[in-house]
Amino acid sequence: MVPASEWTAPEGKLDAEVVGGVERIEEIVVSLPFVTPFATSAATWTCKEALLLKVEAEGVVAWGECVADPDPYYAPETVTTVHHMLRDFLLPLLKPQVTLGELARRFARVRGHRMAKAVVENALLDLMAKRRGVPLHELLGFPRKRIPSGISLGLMDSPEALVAAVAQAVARGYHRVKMKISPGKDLAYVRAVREAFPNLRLMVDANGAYRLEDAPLLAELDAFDLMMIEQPLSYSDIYQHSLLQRRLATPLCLDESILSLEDAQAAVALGACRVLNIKQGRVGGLQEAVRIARFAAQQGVPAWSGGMDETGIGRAVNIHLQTAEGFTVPGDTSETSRYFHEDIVEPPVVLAADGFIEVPEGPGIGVTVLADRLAAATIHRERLA
Ligand code: OSB
Ligand code: MG
Repeated sequence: MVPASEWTAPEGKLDAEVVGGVERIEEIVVSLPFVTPFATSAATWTCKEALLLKVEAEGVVAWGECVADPDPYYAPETVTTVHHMLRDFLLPLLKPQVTLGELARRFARVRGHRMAKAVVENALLDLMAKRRGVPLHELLGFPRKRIPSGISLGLMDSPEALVAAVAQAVARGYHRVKMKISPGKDLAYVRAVREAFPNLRLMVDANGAYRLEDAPLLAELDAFDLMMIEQPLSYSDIYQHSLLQRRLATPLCLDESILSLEDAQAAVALGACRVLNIKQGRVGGLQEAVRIARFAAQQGVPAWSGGMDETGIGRAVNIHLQTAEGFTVPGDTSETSRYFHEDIVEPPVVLAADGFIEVPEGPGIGVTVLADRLAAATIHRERLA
């Protein structure tokens, strides 16, 4: 096997695709209330605010959803910084007849702002797939498969409340349960869940709330047979995670710290994690996400798709992505009703009795944006190109 430090991604097969005929690009910011607030160590969100891109080209309407929050509490980008980058730097690079590969090279001059880049790529890939009349997963080069669903439960007020939420998730058929932890809401909560569900595939996510000095406390989690501990240390750290991993039996998984294939290679080579959370928006788009997943597959590192509580647009993208080679662990894509009373797309994501999700079959992302629901959720609208 090629060592992680020397692995290089093969040429992207979509690089030669021409992005032609784009007539109009509109930014639409929506706000959708959550069924219940989502609490993490980093922030509590009561609604999903998301910037959407609507791209119109020769009779085809394509969509992208940006994963940036309105605040910088999960990641540095916000809805407002994304708006600024799209309007002033990224969309002006989208010249007629540019290829996807050339656009990626132009985007690379802009440092960071990967969530802003990802939403453009997402919308353009939806456009290309719709033009060809194929589902997004087929454009990416992967066959259909059913996607095992996992759930991410927010911080709760008591271990009892958490155990009740886990019981609901188990009854629904989720293949893996993730629970958020934060200092003071960790050992007792994990113990309560593990005692109630001895065989559950269970993991925790700290969203960067601990420090290396907390290693003895985190080592106590080894007693609970967790699949992994996600992002215990700082959102920007890789090295200290490598020191922590040596002191734990439980595998670490990195989320916030992995922004690119290079970061994933560094983390694996340093032993900073034994599992990868891949969020396509966080790493700059679907093509980079596929590269990371392929790297993970070739290194024998389990990987899974994270989520950002997306509306049906981003949720569909995450489902298509999970057909790619390398996604070996159930991810954070849950059914729509767990997030929203009413989404802006149809059909909603629903779990089959066995806890799997079907990949939408239609062209592109395969879901339809409903004009009336979109209008009701819209808080800002602006033509950008
Ligand atoms: O850390 O994975 C995370 C949601 C928003 C921001 C960060 C995270 C999450 C989740 C929920 O854990 C994932 C989902 O259900 O979409
Ligand atoms: Mg996470």
